[in-house]
Amino acid sequence: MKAATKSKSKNKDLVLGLGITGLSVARFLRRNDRDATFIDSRDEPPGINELNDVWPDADVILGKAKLPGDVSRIIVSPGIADNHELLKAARKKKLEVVSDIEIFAREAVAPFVAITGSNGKSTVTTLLYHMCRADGRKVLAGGNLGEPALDLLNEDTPDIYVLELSSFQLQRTQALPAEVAVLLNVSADHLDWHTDEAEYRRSKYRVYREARAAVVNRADDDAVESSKDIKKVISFGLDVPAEGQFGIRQDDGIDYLARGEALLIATTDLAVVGLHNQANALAALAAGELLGLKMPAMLQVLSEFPGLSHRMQFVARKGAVDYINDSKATNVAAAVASINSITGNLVLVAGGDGKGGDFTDLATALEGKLRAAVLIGKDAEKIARAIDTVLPVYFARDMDDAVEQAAAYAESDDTVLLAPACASLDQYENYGARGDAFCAAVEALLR
Ligand code: UMA
Ligand code: ADP
Repeated sequence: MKAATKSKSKNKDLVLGLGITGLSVARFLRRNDRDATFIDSRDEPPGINELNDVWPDADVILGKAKLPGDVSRIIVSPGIADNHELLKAARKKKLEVVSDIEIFAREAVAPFVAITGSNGKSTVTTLLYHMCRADGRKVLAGGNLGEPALDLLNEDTPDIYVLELSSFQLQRTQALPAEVAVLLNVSADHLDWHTDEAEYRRSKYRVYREARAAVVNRADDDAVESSKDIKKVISFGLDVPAEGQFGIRQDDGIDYLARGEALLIATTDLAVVGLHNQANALAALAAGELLGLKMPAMLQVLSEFPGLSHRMQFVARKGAVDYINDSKATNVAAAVASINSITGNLVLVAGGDGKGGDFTDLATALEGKLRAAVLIGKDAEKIARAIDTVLPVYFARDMDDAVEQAAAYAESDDTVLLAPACASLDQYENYGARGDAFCAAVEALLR
């Protein structure tokens, strides 16, 4: 790597962050013959070696850095919060600060669907991707899930892109002309990144601003209000749907996903479990309709899609106890959804980094159904203070200890559920590693 130089270049970008996003930005800028400086506060950012292959002799500054004088635009990775010193300095100088998603939206020549929400984004993104394929469309999916957005531009142009977007990405996106914008739900999250909950919420509703069509959760008044000027809107919800809406209808004691009066598929024929996944399936159907996908193709996908790993993933049954891995429940609302989708008593394994959130709602969801909770990670004591009025709470050293203790507290026909209500980053590389640790600990019990 060569040290950052002071050579003046009119259109030079500053790329802030050398993780997955930073690398995809590097590949994009290289393809487009742009000049750039890369900065990351970490001494060994994850993308540093690959950058060497993508961009030999790139200008790189690691650790503490000042704003270079020769850049005209800053492309910021989503993990970097707005109070970062370089961003403050950039705003003072009125430099353009954008996300990779802003650049994607400017460059993409095929239409794209933008999917956001506090929970269910990955599930709905994946469902819609499979629905598009089942309908015979050429489709690419990515963004906050899987392939970073700018890498998608390096593949053959599809009929449609399906993008999962986080609040971080949305906050720094000025114009997002999505063919269809989907907002699944909004509950408090990421309060360690956003200035406050209001800012987090605004970043989510922002997905509708330039959209051509919208999928709206009709239980969310703010979503209905934010999408009111969009010409084509289809709503979804878990109540009985009016004509043109998606919802749940009962017939002969059986619940069905329904469009208006038409019964589409019995909820027991969905391959995924839980009310929250019924909501996700309805949202995906609404988005599919706005894209003109055929209903039979979409319903076939719903009957087959088993859900993603680490989301309500059945691990094993041992001694009449089910073990379920919902490591992706990284906030309170997600954990509450998974708790509500379990019938019978449960032993909850939770904890990690609570991202500044409040755990009160967890206590309400657990009332009457919890045998015990075993807590791990940074915010274990904070969670204990919120829920120990409802149930016995125990602390564990690590995941192995937590699973061993949970197995001891569980009784016949109980479920041991990993639904942490927290991010994993205080203990693991990511939620996947945490879920794998849970599965390994359960496997060890079986031996
Ligand atoms: N970081 C530093 N110094 C820097 C740059 C980053 O300390 O100079 C830290 C950040 O504070 C953060 C970590 O490095 O803790 C990663 O940040 P990043 O912006 O480099 O992340 P990427 O590797 O580019 O991954 C990001 C998303 N991560 C985040 O938004 C934190 C990935 O989503 C996404 O898949 C990827 O871009 C491609 O789009 C992950 C995620 O956790 C799955 N997302 C959050 C969520 O789903 O809740 C929003
Ligand atoms: P995201 O990508 O938004 O994190 P996922 O589809 O990966 O969403 O699901 C993450 C977790 O959120 C799941 O494991 C489940 O606990 C919860 N969840 C999923 N869909 C919903 C929903 N519609 N409402 C509330 N919680 C949900």
